[in-house]
Amino acid sequence: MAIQTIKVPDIGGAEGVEVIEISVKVGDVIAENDSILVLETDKASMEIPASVGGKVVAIKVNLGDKVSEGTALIDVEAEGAATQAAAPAPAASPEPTKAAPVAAAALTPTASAEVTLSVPDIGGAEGVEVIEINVKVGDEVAQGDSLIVLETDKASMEIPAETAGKILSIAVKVGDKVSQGATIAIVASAGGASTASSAPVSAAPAAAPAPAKVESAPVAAAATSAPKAAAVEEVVQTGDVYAGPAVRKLARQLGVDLGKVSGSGPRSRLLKDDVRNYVKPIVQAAQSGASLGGGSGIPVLPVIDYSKFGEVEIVKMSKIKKLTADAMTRSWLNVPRITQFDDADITDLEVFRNSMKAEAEKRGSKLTPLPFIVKAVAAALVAEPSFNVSVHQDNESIVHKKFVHIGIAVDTPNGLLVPVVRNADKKGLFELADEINVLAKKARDGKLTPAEMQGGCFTISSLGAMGGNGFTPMVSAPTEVGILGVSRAQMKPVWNGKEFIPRNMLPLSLSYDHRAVNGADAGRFMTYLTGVIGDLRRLLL
Ligand code: CAO
Repeated sequence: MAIQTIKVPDIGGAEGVEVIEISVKVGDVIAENDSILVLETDKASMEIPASVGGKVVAIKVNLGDKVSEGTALIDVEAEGAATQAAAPAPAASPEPTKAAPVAAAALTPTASAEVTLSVPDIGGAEGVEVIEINVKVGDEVAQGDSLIVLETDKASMEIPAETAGKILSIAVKVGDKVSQGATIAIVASAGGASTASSAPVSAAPAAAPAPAKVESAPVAAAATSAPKAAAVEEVVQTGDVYAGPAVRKLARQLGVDLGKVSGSGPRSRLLKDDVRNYVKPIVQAAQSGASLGGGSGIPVLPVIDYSKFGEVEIVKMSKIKKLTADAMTRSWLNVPRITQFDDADITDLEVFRNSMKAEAEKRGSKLTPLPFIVKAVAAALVAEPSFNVSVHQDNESIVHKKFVHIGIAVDTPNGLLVPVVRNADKKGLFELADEINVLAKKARDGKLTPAEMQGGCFTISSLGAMGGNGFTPMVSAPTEVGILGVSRAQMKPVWNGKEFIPRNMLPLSLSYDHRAVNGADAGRFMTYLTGVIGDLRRLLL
């Protein structure tokens, strides 16, 4: 069996054309006309078909190589006696030729500034299906913007606008079969008739030169043979990737593997937006550090166009909301979180609190259940220090804290802020109540300093005023390992061994970082906490 070398065929005189895909590997058995690789100029991609079938024994080019007519591409152990004397034209059928360059949507000037954009020379192909319309009436298109996509059984072609302007009407619809000269759209062009008449390859259909036969047409590298006019962009299907040259170029510039991108165009064709939408969340996550969970390869979320489902308004997140979103994502991805639930009996606490209300008001304090909870949590952190720690950044050590600073989650118009009450274990109830009120007001007024939000050992997130039976708060990583969610207290029947009695029960949810805290530690912490909240005298022990 003879070894035959398949070379770059006539590609319309183009020189130094880049190899962007190699579709075969050594050992593959290929048939004549199978695509062996894809070349790309800045305006068109071309599949190079095998001129002879057989077994691939050597590949002589690499991705990124620049090739010209006659460059050896692969060696094939050919089955037949065919020679490589005449390489056939590449597979894509409606190729432009030197003699009949593919023009952009050809222009026919009409009255005043209206210009008719029609199907240019598409290599003699007749009745080619319109598979996509990329513009709508009223759109402003720039020269070179894709108007429609046509598809034969072998290739798809984007037809770009030869002139910029506003689309006044569209003459085709998806599924129509068109040939050279068919009107695509009418645009109101600032350049108008003069633009049309000066366009180098624009011609009314009747005046277009007769295209060469497709079978004998060399690969036309529309880019190289067509004068300045924008070329028809061929969309090539290779492997699982179905995309045009502009999309492929964008993907290469961004380092995107198109095989990983889902196409949203007709027949899953890849559009530039698909590439952008693929890249955007990855870049955003990298910038925020949000999905850098140790290179865990978290799949990105798809981008959804909600306007498809109804009217929407897009409002930018405040800076605080964005920071919170990043912090929450970091916590979610890095902290193995467990949440334990329990109810604290605050019947007696409420009796005491109500008895103190008048005195509190007299000294200008607002005594809600929260300062009591802060006091109890501070005592729990001292009694059960397993919660008063941080996981060291070496991931091998634990930082034990000898101070008790407690963060209070505050809901503000701009988002969630967590000011810190320092040395909460050493402060009295009124002092705690006043400090919480001052910090909460500063948070709502946007007057907290960074220092007032740093150094917390543990956070309390109280939704008691809003309602709910329980929730699973997020641990504020990396500085803290625990957070207490406080929900709305309500009267419940509690069994005392003899009978059900009405008690005021406060639902608590304790989330913790299971890297630092064990379930048994959490159980002890919660039992201590509910015990103190249930009977404040325990604080004296
Ligand atoms: N059960 C029943 N009633 C409760 C309660 C509870 N757990 N907690 C508070 N209340 C009552 C208070 O007693 C007060 O009623 P009175 O005026 O009759 O005494 C009323 O609810 C309003 O309280 P408040 O909200 O003004 O004060 P607070 O001390 O409970 O909370 C603050 C202060 C700053 C924590 C709160 O205003 C806030 O911003 N909470 C939101 C926290 C948040 O968004 N957490 C979610 C973070 S995401 O994890």
